[in-house]
Amino acid sequence: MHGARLDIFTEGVNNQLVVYGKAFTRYAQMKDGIPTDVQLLNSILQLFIYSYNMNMQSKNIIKPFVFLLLTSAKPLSAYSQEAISQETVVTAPGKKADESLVSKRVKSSDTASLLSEVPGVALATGGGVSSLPVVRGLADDRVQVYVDGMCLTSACANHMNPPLSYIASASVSSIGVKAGVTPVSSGGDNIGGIISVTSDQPVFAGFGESLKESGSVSTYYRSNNNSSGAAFTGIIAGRNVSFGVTGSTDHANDYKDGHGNTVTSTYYESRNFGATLALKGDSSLLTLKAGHQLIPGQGFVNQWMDMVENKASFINLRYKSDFSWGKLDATAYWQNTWHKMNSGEDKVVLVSLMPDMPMETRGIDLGYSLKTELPFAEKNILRLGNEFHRFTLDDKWPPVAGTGMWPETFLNINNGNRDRYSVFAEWESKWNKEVTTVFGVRNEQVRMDTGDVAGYSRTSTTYTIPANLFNSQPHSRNDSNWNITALTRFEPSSNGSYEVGYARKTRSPNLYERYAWATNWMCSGMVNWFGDGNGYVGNLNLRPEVAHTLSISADWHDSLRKNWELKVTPYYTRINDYIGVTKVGEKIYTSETLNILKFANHDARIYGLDISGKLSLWKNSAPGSGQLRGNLGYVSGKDLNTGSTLYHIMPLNGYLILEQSIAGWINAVELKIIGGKSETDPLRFEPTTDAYTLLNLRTAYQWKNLRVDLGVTNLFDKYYNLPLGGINYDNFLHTKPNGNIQPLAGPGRSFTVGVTQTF
Ligand SMILES: [Cu+2]
Repeated sequence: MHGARLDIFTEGVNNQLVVYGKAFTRYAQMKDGIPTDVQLLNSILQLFIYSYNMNMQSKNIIKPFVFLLLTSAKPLSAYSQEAISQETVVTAPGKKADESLVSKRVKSSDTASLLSEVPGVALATGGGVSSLPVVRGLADDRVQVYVDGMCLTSACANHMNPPLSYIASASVSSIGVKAGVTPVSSGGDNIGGIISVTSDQPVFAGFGESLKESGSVSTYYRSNNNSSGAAFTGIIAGRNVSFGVTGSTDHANDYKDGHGNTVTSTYYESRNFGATLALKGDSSLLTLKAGHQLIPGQGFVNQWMDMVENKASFINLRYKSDFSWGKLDATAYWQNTWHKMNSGEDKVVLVSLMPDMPMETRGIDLGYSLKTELPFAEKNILRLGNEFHRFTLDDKWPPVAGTGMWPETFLNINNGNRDRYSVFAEWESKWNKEVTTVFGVRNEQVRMDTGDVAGYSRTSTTYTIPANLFNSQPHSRNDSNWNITALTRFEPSSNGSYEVGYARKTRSPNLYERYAWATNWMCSGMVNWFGDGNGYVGNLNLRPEVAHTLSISADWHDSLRKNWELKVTPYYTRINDYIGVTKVGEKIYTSETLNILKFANHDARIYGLDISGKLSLWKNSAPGSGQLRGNLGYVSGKDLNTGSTLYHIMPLNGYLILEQSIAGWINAVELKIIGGKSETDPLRFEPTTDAYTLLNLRTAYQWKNLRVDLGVTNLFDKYYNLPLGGINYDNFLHTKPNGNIQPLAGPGRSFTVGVTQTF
């Protein structure tokens, strides 16, 4: 299954994890065939230093990339050709979509929801296709997300367009999470974990085939919110050239909770188009992907504002190759987002409270990554990498005649930029049959800056006092962030393995955490990606947050991992300079108060336990085969300065799935059990929520290339509040606002149907 694998060595969650596992097998087999070319190693090291210096001095990001491509064009050995076919660099022709991904897509259009059964992963509610992943208590920007190797950034003061919202769930071919102690080669600038998503990979004609044509069409419907959508893929390919197109459209009305009440501002509409051109050499692959997304509207029930337009375009060029000296993986990408928010269709009716308040944001991500794997001295691999990522952001709010938001444009973030220059080295060594170690060091230079700001009025002291204070201080910030990972894996037998890991990981503040400057209620209330209704103010003096994580993992299973599996992972994280909040003001309504909170460095600790397992119940008998899967997650987080619980900590939760496969049918009963949330963050007035259990049923039938999915989610139409849903802001605004703030209710019962035809 694609999904829940946190183990860095053994599990095939995403390509990179597969690479780890297979690399060892290969080196073990090729004891005498590994070239240890010291000169080449040396020249590559120099290249990294050269390209790093180039970036730091002239910000020229293209030259070293081209240089490496040209210098690395060396003849291939038979050994590397064999290696590349093993490592799914070129996807097997005609590969059918992963079963568990298809059944999840029928339930939700939110790409992040594909991770819903992964132990330790929870989702904080955003829009219908924009929820925010939380990994072991660390959310949003604390988790690094790569979409086809692209490092994308939320370009919005509400994080309405998080990285996973840019890839339609229908286009996902694999998604994986590495939580906690992650190898430095897999990414930096996070303290929570790394999520990697890959879209459909290019397919080529096989032996004896001159031309390959394939594709798929799919559609679905969900009754609760009348949500429907369709997706298609089409590929035409020769032996060495492949061209593919993909498109999808998703639409939903507001959903109804278990009491049958409409939960407003939960509608969405999203359209995605993409094209892929790929060229395959004997052991190399060049892939050019480009795409465009349009979201004409997406409601945010736990925010003041809604997304009223989001347009994004991207270009992504990737080159992977095997050489006699090792492997190269190079990516260069660009994404441009135009984002508008305002009161959406459900909030406009509350016109006296929610006047027209347009906000326009332009965000551009630009970057490259160069990674090599160099085998040496038999069972060792050295990984070297150099990455660059630049995010630029303009967040401006046009004036509205006849209101207080007049006469000038409000400059929230003016020409903000955040550049990261990273280098890493990682050494993986297999000492003997039982023991493997990984040791890695990564440095990231983070440079941030922004221009001067101004409010709607250049004379009103509401704006001039905080703006002048902000403008009088230097805005440029340089962080030098060190990440270190040390891991040991011990596999005494084919029935179990144990892993101990330590990581020091660092994340620099995002642009809003440092540069959001407005201190009045209305403007600070627009800066909020927490869905809690409070206002947030940036802090120029913020330091990067540094997490020290220790985790131990035990994995017991039968020798083929077919009959049973049990994995237990306790973890502990101490975060120095955790970016928490201090109260700097408040807004008093009739019966409720909301806070104005300023970001501040605190200390925090998180500990928890993830358990997952599976058990084969019956096999190859009259009722086919049956399997029980489950997981359990516990996490506790505390702000050591305030002594209170961290915000958005998931209560005790678990999944139980009983699945039967028989003659083309897959039938399942799913039980989702969520404990009550009693410990909440008092500074943010986080609501408590009750425990609940949801029952889902689903069945799928595969007949040749046609697959039909039928299901029902929340069978008993249970009413429940989402522990990480924040507040129902729409309802509060509707009370004008004299009422009470309530938590957000989740969706009631929904019947689902999906049809997929591949050809
Ligand atoms: Cu927004």
